[in-house]
Amino acid sequence: MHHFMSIEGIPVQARNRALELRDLLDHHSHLYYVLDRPEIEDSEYDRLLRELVDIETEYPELVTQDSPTQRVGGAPLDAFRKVAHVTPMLSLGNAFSVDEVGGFVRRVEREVSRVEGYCCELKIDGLAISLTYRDGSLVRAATRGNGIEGEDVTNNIRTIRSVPIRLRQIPEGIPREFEVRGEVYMPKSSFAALNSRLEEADKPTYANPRNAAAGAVRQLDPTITASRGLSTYMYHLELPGLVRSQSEALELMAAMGFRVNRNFAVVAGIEGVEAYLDQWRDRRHDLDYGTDGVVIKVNSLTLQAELGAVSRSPRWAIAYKFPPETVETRVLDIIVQIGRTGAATPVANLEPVLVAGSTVRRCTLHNEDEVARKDVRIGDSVVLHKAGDVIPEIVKVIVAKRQPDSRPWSMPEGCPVCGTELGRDPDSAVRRCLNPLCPAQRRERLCHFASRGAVNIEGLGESIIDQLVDAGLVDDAGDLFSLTPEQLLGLDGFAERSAHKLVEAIAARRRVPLHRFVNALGIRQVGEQTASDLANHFGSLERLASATEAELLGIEGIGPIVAHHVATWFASSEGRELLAGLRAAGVVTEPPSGGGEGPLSGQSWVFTGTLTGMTRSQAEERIRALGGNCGSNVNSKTAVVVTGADPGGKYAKAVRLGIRIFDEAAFLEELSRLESGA
Ligand code: 1X8
Repeated sequence: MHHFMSIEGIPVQARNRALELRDLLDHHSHLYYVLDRPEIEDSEYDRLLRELVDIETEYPELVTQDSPTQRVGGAPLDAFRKVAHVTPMLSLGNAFSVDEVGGFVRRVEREVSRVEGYCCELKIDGLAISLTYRDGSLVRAATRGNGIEGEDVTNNIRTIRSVPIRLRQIPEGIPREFEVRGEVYMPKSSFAALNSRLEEADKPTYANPRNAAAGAVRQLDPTITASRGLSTYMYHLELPGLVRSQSEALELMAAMGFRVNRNFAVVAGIEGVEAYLDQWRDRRHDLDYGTDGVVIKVNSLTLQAELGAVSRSPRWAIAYKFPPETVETRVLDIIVQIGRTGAATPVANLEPVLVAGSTVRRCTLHNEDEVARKDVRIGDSVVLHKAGDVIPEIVKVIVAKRQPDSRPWSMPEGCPVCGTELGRDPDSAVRRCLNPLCPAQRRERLCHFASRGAVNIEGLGESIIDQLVDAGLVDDAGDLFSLTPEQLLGLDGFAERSAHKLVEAIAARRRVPLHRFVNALGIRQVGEQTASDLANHFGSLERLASATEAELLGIEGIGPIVAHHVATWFASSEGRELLAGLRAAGVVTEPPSGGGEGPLSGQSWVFTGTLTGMTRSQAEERIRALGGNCGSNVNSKTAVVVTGADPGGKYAKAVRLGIRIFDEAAFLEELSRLESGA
């Protein structure tokens, strides 16, 4: 039989069959993963895929980047490359009530007349991504990051089946290069499956599908991402000129092969928007993906351009957040937890329930007065919700379902761990175990000492601390520094390498920045911010330790209660012993670098509100590295106030005093300018 050979020595038949198979596989993949409407059996799809793999194995020259056999490729990375977004990925303003949506509609219609329609879309609870296509092929996928700069996660996003690697033709022709944006999410079904797999492997589970999706996208090994069952909905086309409205953009993206959520509607006026919200308020729970709200956009792109954006949010769109979901569950038990300062907190163990996207098993009851006020009893059926959609909270007891033999709950007389009497704080509802040697308090203090915001000992988590305390190897923080690899080898889960690694990680923290050290001490009411204020003011541990209560009171931002706790702690025998132990272990504090040399020396910066791209302590560390100080209060000596989301009263004060104000984007720009030495 005669074969026609192409120039590279590949039979024409093989080449043609490969092209045909790719088209077939792309077609069926699109039907299955994008349209949720498969037309062939999985086994038939697998057979076609195997045929293509065989051809490509025989003729490797035929393999192309956009072949369906190449989704899961790419070697594991060490880190993700940073990529700058061509245009910033904005965040949306929020509306927490229908009234606030009304306010948005009125503002829009005051600014631009003739708003023909609003495009309403479900807000997907996942993470935002940006996809760049060149000549019809996916060339880059990036996370949102801080909106200005994200991470290159191309090899991971390629593994998601609903993300087209090659686009479908459209009558207008696929533009040479453009970007689409949307959401990667984990379907509720994949989430449940993943968590039960993790649980079986005795690995930590994810709190909700959004965290699980973010975790999957940030895997350095694409094969792991591929195994997590992620999906996508794309909702934004960064391509002016090709369409006139958001709804046309959605249709065009669907035609190009993207997965687009079909539950959008173009409606007129606030009445239309309200009808859409009413329609989805309950129905959203029946979907296989989490939605935490509705995004309302001015449909016309011309009007969108006229409205523009302020700071980091478009003025033509708003995100309506659904009110928190409530569910019913049962209180199986009420236990008492002892915190690092001895505070005894009643906690309800619950029959596990799914609320607002995650499974809740326990819920704090805060203190005994709160238990009495709600009259929560063991065995009660209760209504549960998530405050701010995050923190589980018992709203009320369903008294009608109460067992006749139930009894009001009361706080035990003694500490459940050491038996010492629980004393009640004057002027507060808190009861405390008054025994500073209580093992529960020791454990919590050690966990706090090692935690990220404090001394930050890598690899020293709660379960290892439990083992160290139980084995009698560690009583307080100073003891950590004399641990040997041999001692660790006797514990669960330690091998030669891991034991050495932990001892090295502890030793690496013998030098600690003063503000971290002060936070790590676990003084009541002293957290990261107060610890920084104290470190900046005193500059050394010795000066702080010898400060009088009056001297402490004179510091901006330190009130009488905190001043009292700080002075009492340094005077107490427990405090003195802890410090002596740490000193004997060779732990030394480094003075705050702020006030040192740098472009910001002599400047005091104040933060208010929540930053999205980094934590506040990361931001403060960068200011200090540039020689600046970080204060907690705005006064006439403040150089700059940086405002994150939901800024507090400090913002108003800064405006009143005429102090320079940076939003997060301006802050990031200033940081990179200063850090590059420009
Ligand atoms: C975020 C989201 C948007 C949409 C859906 N889900 C989200 N999480 C949508 O427009 N359909 S828009 C958006 C943003 O602009 N930050």
